[in-house]
Amino acid sequence: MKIAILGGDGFCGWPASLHLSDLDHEVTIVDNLSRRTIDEQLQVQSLTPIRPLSERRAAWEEVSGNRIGFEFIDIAQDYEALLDFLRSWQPDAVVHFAEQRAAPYSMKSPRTKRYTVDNNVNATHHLLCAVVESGLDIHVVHLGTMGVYGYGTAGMKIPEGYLDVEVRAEDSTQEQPQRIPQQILYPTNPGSIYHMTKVLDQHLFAYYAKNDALRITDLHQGIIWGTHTEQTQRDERLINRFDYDGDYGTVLNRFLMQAAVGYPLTVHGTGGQTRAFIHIQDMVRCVQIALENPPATGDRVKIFNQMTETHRVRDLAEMVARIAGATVEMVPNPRHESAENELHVVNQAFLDLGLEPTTLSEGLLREVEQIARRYRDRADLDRIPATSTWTRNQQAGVPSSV
Ligand code: NAD
Ligand code: USQ
Repeated sequence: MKIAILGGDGFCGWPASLHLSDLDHEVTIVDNLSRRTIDEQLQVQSLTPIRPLSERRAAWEEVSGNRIGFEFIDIAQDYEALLDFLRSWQPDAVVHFAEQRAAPYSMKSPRTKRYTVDNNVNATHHLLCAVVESGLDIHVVHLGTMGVYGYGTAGMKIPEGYLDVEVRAEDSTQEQPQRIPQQILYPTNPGSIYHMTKVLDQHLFAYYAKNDALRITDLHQGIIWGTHTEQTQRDERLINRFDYDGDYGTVLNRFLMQAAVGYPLTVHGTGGQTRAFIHIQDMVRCVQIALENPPATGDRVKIFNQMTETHRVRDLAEMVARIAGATVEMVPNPRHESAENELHVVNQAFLDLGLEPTTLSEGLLREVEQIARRYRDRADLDRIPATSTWTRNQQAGVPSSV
């Protein structure tokens, strides 16, 4: 297949590009390198020494013999460039990773709220509009989030996108009110401006699938952990990014890094939040499976829950502390979120299509040794606290012992 990877320089997009190129698909990355610019603005850097994209691509060609193309396009700002690219390169599929993906960054200031909405909603809408205008039959695969559902499930398992409901038609002409079965998009409950943009994306997808018969797959992904995939380990110049700072670092990778540098693990609040997780190696495999199993023309949006395990944050902290010998500290929660939640998720679609999950118990120690300890000298400990707050004037999450 010819596959365009929008956001292919990012944490998920880069290993996905390598994985698909390794399978001999023809891959072109489309990116505006905004993630690297945000690092400069925040004055932080990836724990791992990521190379410029040109060097990454040259290293991959040297190592694999396969070439990955690159187009510098801001897909939220430059619609014409995106359309020209689709028309001239004519991809069979587009994988859309190109959004501002950090919840804390999205809540940092009025500017970052507006940037996140403008960037993400326009990026997605421009892509859908350009696919229609191109006249090409392109399968769109989007990286969405488990966070569209919210995390309170009242004991039920979260289905893959659609909820079975029964509507009571009180005013029907029948004597007994009729019960009409329906499937609706699972009601959304986003917890940040970032997550809210993914809710808006969902409605754009539903509309374009219905109105223009676009073939769309939306992957409701949990929190990624890990750094390496089979391909990124082949040469240090191919290394993936590893965010640990208070805005972009996600919880488990932060804990792994904090353990490696001897910083108390920053559990927000009671640590009672339960979240869904997936290893980065499984993420690239899921993207491959989604590309190989597109919806048919005229189908509704195909939604997969892309996660393999759920864990409570304080349990994760205890697990990492036990493996790596770290201390755990409860810090004031900078976010507005439930103190405790249960989370049960259906993820049968990927398992049925052959996904064999990497479990935390197998991979955690390897990750601490190969990444967190190896690059700990590059860490700036001042950038660990999560200082973006959901409500004004709240104390940010700095451990009292630091
Ligand atoms: P990332 O920030 O590392 O990568 C995003 C890439 O998109 C960057 O290279 C950035 O430069 C590019 N980009 C952003 N806006 C763009 C624009 N307007 N035009 C062109 N390029 C643009 O993020 P990531 O962790 O790789 O996440 C990728 C996707 O997966 C996101 O949509 C995110 O919501 C989703 N996701 C990520 C996680 C996770 O744990 N990292 C979990 C669930 C879902
Ligand atoms: N948390 C801590 N301590 C920390 C960091 C986080 O206790 O040092 C807690 C947070 O309060 C939250 C949970 O851990 O309850 C998860 O936080 P996170 O930053 O790991 O994840 P989140 O903000 O939800 O965002 C990440 C990605 C996002 C993706 C989402 C998937 O950045 O792109 O959409 O995971 S999901 O969580 O399933 O919605």
